[in-house]
Amino acid sequence: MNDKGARAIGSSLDDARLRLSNDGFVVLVGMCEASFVAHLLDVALDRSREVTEALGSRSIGIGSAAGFVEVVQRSPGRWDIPISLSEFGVEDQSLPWWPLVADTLGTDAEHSFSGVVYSDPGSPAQCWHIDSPHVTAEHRSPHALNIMVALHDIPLAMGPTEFARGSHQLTNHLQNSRLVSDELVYQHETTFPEQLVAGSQDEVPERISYPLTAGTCLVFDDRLLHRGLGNDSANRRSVAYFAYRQSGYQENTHFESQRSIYRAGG
Ligand SMILES: O=C(O)CCC(=O)C(=O)O
Repeated sequence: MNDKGARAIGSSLDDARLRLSNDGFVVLVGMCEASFVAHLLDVALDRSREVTEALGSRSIGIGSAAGFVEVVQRSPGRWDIPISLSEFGVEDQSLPWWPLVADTLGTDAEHSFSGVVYSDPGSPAQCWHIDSPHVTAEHRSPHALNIMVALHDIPLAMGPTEFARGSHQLTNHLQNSRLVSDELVYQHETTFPEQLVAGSQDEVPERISYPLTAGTCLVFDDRLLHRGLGNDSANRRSVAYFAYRQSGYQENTHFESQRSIYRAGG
């Protein structure tokens, strides 16, 4: 599968760029066509089944360091299963969001991670977090972007991703000594939108989430405060993700474990 099932950003690139810069995220409604979404979902379900079977009854803790190369439990009942671009059968430069990625991170932007995150029915909301910390004290354009693709309709009750609008401008621990990098990146109960503006005149960033139709993409700055909401529905909620970084940006807090589910003692 290549870009055949995708719609291009085209003339809305300027608008997407502006929203990304001001709000730290942009919602691209109906960005992927049904056949493309169905393909991503098929691959994601197959891979999830394989990984779950191989994991068997072994217990797995919460967080990147407590997981395996093939699966991380991001919060109770929320599973992150990496799937490479070739396993998905896609090429990054032909994906519909590539123009926005290249515009924001440079045409030499690198694919860093991709996969599926699914949350089980009844799983709770995550703690607020960012995906990687600011790298300079002065505000710069993003060093990394995430794209999340709704693999089916996701009503609010199913727990889409929630954002703190504009918080990418407030999560800079190199500028605000009240903030601790690890507490922002690793889900920590003291991290929430109000904390970012404590002791200042700044407004609390607005919490915002949207019901998503299948194929809608959420594109967000790695430094934006966000969290997956609780899944109060009776069904699994699945989103595919594709992450990109500026050429040369190396840090990896996403997959820290070297243990494999396919190795004895893993
Ligand atoms: O499940 C989601 O909507 C977001 C997941 C997420 O942000 C994470 O696990 O780091």
